[in-house]
Formats: sequence, structure tokens, C-alpha cells
Amino acid sequence: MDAYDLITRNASEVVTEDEVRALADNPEGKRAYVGYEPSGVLHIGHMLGANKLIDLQEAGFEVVVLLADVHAYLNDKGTFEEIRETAEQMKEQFIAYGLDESQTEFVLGSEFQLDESYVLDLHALELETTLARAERAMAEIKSGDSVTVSQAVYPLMQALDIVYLDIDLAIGGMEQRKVHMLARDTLPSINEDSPTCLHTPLIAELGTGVGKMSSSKGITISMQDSTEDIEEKINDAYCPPTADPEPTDDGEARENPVLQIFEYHVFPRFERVVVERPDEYGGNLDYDDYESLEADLESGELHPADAKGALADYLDELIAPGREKISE
Ligand code: IYR
Repeated sequence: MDAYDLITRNASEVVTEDEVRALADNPEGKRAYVGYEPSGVLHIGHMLGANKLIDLQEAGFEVVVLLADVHAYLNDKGTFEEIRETAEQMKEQFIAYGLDESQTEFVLGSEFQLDESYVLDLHALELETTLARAERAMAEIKSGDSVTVSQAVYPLMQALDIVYLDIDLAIGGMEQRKVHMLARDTLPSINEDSPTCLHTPLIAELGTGVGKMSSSKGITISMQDSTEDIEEKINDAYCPPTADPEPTDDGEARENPVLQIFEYHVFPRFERVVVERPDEYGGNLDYDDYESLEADLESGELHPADAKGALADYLDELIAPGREKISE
């Protein structure tokens, strides 16, 4: 796989493609980052971001994980002490998940976001940004119903982080895209370049395939789950024999979360995927890419129940090292 394909594999969008091509031409020493509000337990969304960082390390990037303690505080996620403690747990789980400690820089937001120059640049961005724009950027990130002043400051700080961490490529889930668009539009006002961005997909809600999986509602998969929890959740998941399910009767779009987890979580981390089946049901199936597994599910060669059984096993293998860290 060439550098551009590795950088962009499984991405929902890149902004812009030309800018990413320029980075792919010479990725050595380039810096990419993703930021998270610290939470004690890594969930499947964090793991998806980590998979992208692993791709980028392989392509030659330096990788930074921002543990956004000040952002979590501004988004009403707890006291500073609580947030700091969960930041440390989160870092350990990222390492257990496979982000090599010697190749990954973990930074706490408060290490640089309280410096005078950062705060003055932040005020300069505040002057350039309407409340309505900041509010729109936060639509898929904010906790609570109304938007507080702290949550309007939040996306501007996220924009500045890109400058202060000297980032060439900003990574985030699709829910971060409006913050990144705000960053692209406003950073030139303080004489900084518009950042290049890459957005990772969101997995569909596990039980229904309607809407997106979220840590705040519905079912999610996290490093807290036992082997049995994972088996149960995947067994109950929505998995029609197609990657492109029909919309609901109410016209809502549906996706297949089981196939998405194979595509975005399993195949990037395992070279081969074996679906075990007794001989009387045709024996084991062996895949070395996602597309052939999808094709077999669609043709009926692979039964959804067998696909789910294999998915639970592979997910469990990915989660087990982080789970052990939690119980320490
Ligand atoms: N908005 C992210 C947290 C975050 C990400 C980055 I990239 C930052 O520079 C700062 C904060 C979230 O929703 O978790």
C-alpha cells in the first residue's frame, strides 16, 4: 500500500485531498494528532482513532495524542482532579491497545493551554468568531442541551491546539469536522495556515444500525466489557446480509455495524480473519481482506451468526490488553 492509501484508508473524508497528497509525498517527520476529552475507559470510537494513528506511524508520521483535560473541564465532564486521573488511565489503555509508547507523544492540554501567548491568541480568535458559528461547531460534541460560554471557547482552543502542537495533519471522528472547518477558516486571521484534516467514520448504532454509536446513549463497546459482554452485544447486533441495508419504514438510513466493525477495527489490525465453522456447515472460512468477507455475507456463503461469532472473538483479542489495565 503506498503512503497516500495507508494515510487515507478507512477515512470518511480528507480536507483537502491535495494537501494530504503533499504530506504523503514526504511523510517522514510530519506530525499528526488526535485529541480526546479524558474518560476513564476507552471505547470503540477511541480505538478507531488509534487505528488511524497506527497507520500514520507506519507511514512515517510522528504521532501525538492530546489528553484534552481543559476541554473536558469546559465541556462539564468533572473537576480538574477527576479529569486528570482519568487522563492517566486513558493513556495506559491506549498503550495497551497498541500505540507504542516510545513512538507516541502523550500531551495534557493544560501543559500549554494556560500559557500567556496561547490565551492571547485564543482571545484574538474569539474576536473573529460569532457565537452562532462556535455553537454550530459544537453541535455534535457538547454535553447538555444549551451551549455555555465555555463550550463556545472550546472549538477555538481546539483550533489553536493545532498551531501550538505544530501539527501537519489533524485527525478526528466525523463529529469533529465542523470544529476543523472553523479552524481552517479562522486560523489565517492570526497568520497561521489552515490545517489539513482527516476524519474517521462513526460506527452505526449497534442494535439497530440507525444513527451512530455513542458513548452517552444506546449500546457501546468499551474496554470495560468482559468477553461475555462482547459476545452478547455482538450477538444482539443488527446484521442483515448486506452492507447496504434498506432504510427503516420511517425513511431513516441504516448501516450494518457488524460489517463496519470488521472493516474499521478487525481488518486493519489482523492480516487474516478466520471464521470458524464445523465441517458439517462447510468448515472454516479464511479472509485476507474485508471486501471478500462482505461479498460472502451478501451471497449467503457466510451466515450472519458465524460472522458475529468471529467478530466477538477478534474484538475480544483487541480489547483484552486494555481490560487488564483497568482491573490492575
Ligand atoms: N473535541 C474532542 C476533544 C479534543 C480534540 C482535539 I483534536 C483537541 O485539540 C482538543 C479537544 C472530543 O470531542 O473529545
